[in-house]
Order: sequence, then C-alpha cells, then structure tokens
Amino acid sequence: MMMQRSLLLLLVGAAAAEVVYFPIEATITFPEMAGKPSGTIKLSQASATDRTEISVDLTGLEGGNKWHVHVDAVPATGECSALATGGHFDPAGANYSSGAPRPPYEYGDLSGKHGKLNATSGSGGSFVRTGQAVVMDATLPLSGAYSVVGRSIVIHKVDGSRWTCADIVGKLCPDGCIPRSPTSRRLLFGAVPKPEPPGCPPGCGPAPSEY
Ligand SMILES: [Cu+2]
Repeated sequence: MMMQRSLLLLLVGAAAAEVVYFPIEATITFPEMAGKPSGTIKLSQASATDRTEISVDLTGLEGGNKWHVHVDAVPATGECSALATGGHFDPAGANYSSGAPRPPYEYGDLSGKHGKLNATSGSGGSFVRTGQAVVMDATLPLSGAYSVVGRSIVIHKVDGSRWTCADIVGKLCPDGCIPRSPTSRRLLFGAVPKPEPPGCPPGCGPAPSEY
C-alpha cells in the first residue's frame, strides 16, 4: 500500500517487529489553559538521517522562555514537575553537570540549541520567534533509540519554573497513521533512565527548577 511513496524502511529495535515509514511527523499541542501559553510545536523528519524541522506556533509566552524535551511523557494529572516528566532528554550524555563547555548540547536542550522562545534579539544570541520560525535540528530524531517521540516538551517561565508541558505525539506514516503512544515507544525502545540532576547524587530528589 502506498508503494509510490518514497519510503525508507527501517527496522527498529531488537524486536524488529515494526517498520518505520518516513517522513515522520510529530505534534506537540499545548491546550488553552488560563495563564499559560498555548498552541503547537510541529516536528518533521524526512528520513532517519535528515535533520528534524521544528516549527513553533505559540501564543501567551512571556518572551525569553526556555523550552526543552524532557525524558518522560506528561502523566494523566497533567503535572510538569521533575518527578512527573523528569529531567532534560540527554541520551548522548552531554552531562551539563560536568561543567564542560557547550556544545555539545543535550538533545533535549531546545533553548540551548535554538534560543529561547520569543526572546528579544540580543538577549542571548539566537532566538526562536514563534509563528515565523522554522529551525532545523540535527539532534532531535523521531525514530530509533534516541527518538523524542513519546516524551514531552516543557516550557519554562522566565524565572525557570516549569510552566506548561505536552506530549510529543508522533505518526508513523502519512496515511492511516497510528499515533505512537508513550507506551508503545517504551515497548519499542525501552525507557531511557532519567538523568541525575546536576550536583545531586543518585536518588537525591527533584531536579532544580531550571530543569
Ligand atoms: Cu525544561
């Protein structure tokens, strides 16, 4: 079916039971909630080796808000806390806590890679202005062991606290797609352990508010 499409077939994971069709698209929808930003962030990756295109269309931001991919999906309670969505997604071990210069950036550090949302020019170099921005990201895969699909994006207030969060919901194929849920992502790829908060021995508690 749909064989006319140029499809790159990729066997994923040890089970090799699922075929991934490209492009993969994923959408993050922030619902309208009083006092919180709302809108969508869309991700699209043409093939497993292409960069991921990010487009941002959000309203209600303060301006200069950090945004990150966090390890876990948003729980049913809607909580964005460190215990709920975990720390930044950092599968390649950029390990900010080591104090090493950046880059390399954590895969999940979207504001580090592309600038804060709606930051005024000059406040931190690069910036992403919503509604206009399409940025390309070489470390934001939508398939494979480092896939961000099934995780979450957290938008922080300027003071660093977690403001709102939403799941990264992917589609495996352009037509008749089955959204890939966090549960199926974990079945495919396994859970990536939550990174330890900086300066914090294993199991010492929630990450600082920046995370
Ligand atoms: Cu964050």
